[in-house]
Amino acid sequence: MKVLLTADVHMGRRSSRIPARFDRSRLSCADAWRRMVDLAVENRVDLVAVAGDLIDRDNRYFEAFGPLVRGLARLAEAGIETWAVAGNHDHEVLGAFAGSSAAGGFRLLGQSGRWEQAVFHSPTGGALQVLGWSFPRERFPDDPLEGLTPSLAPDLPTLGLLHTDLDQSGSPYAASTTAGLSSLPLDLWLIGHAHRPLRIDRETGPVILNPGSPQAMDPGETGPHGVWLAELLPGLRPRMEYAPLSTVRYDSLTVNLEGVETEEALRARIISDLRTHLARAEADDDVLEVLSCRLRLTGRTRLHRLLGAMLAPMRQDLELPGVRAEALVEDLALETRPAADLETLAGSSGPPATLARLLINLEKDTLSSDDERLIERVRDKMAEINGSKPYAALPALEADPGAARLVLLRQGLLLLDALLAQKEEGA
Ligand SMILES: [Mn+2]
Repeated sequence: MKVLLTADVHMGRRSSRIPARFDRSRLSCADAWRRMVDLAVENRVDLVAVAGDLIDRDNRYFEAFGPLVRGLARLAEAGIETWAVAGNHDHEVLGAFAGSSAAGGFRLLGQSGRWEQAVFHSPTGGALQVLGWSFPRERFPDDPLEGLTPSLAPDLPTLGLLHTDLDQSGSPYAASTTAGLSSLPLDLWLIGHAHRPLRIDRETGPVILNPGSPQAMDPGETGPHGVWLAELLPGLRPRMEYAPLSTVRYDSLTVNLEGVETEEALRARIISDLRTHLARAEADDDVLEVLSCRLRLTGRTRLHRLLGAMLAPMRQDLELPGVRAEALVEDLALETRPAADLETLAGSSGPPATLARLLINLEKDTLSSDDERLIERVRDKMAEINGSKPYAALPALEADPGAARLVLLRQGLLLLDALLAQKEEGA
């Protein structure tokens, strides 16, 4: 029994923050669904299983409808059925769709938030027990596993389908727990909701798989994205295989600028790191077209204070063609340090020394009561900015002590750099 496992397809959406020159249709989640259907047919799976949020939202239904119906028809032609549960995004629309004549080969399990159990029989003779629960409305603040005591046939492999905010107690999105899922005698739980892939495969208990969104949709959805092909046989642990499917991969990449002293060296270091990362990503993913990177620049460099100005005009050049895919820089975070040695500075006297001591404390998180008061004042200022009218249109700052410490550290490093530059000029 071969099953293609997916969740959070979010048809109607597409990968965001990709430059306009890329083909929009290749970035859409509907196109990922089309590729998924191809994959299911090529691999002759018996069933496609979907753990919720197949469609992005009710108002995206018209955009999603055509590709959904075409995909289901292709699957049905190949003798493949699609069984799904609804998530918080498609709780309404999927129920309506399942009851329509367009839904050939499509089955929605566990409607109205009631667990449903059914046996899937493949045309090739295998059987699979499937247990599923669908969102009854957008929010469901309880654990959907509560009170679930399924009576399962012990001689059939069993697959569970659930859209759930796993291990997030207090979440309004049907939070269940790893412990709860593990305690039930299933072979495999296919879950959805978090778009980040997760696989828990211990020696005993069910395998828990969140395949993640098949098409990565925003820079927060880092790493490879795709679907899984599973083979489920009675009495055996599921055999699972990952298949990449996303044309876009978002990544966060740290570039160490230690020892970089010139603009040329800066450009060379970034390009070399990007190129290495792109080559690796292409090697394990043959679907990839765009590698969108958030760069974190770290390390101690004499360029520290100049980086902002140097990088602004450089950004367009940081688009690299690979063999099939292209790497680009979506965002840059400057976390470098000035070349000065804090410990040596801290031992001397004067404003740079005082500042250096503060920075050491901030970095090591060994704060004096003075330092703590200073962080408190920064935090108050940040809260003040959040509450002030001129900044109302901007996203709010995270005004907690941790964020305030980071702001103080970054600004302190810049200030130290400026103080030292003044000293050099004065000397
Ligand atoms: Mn969801």
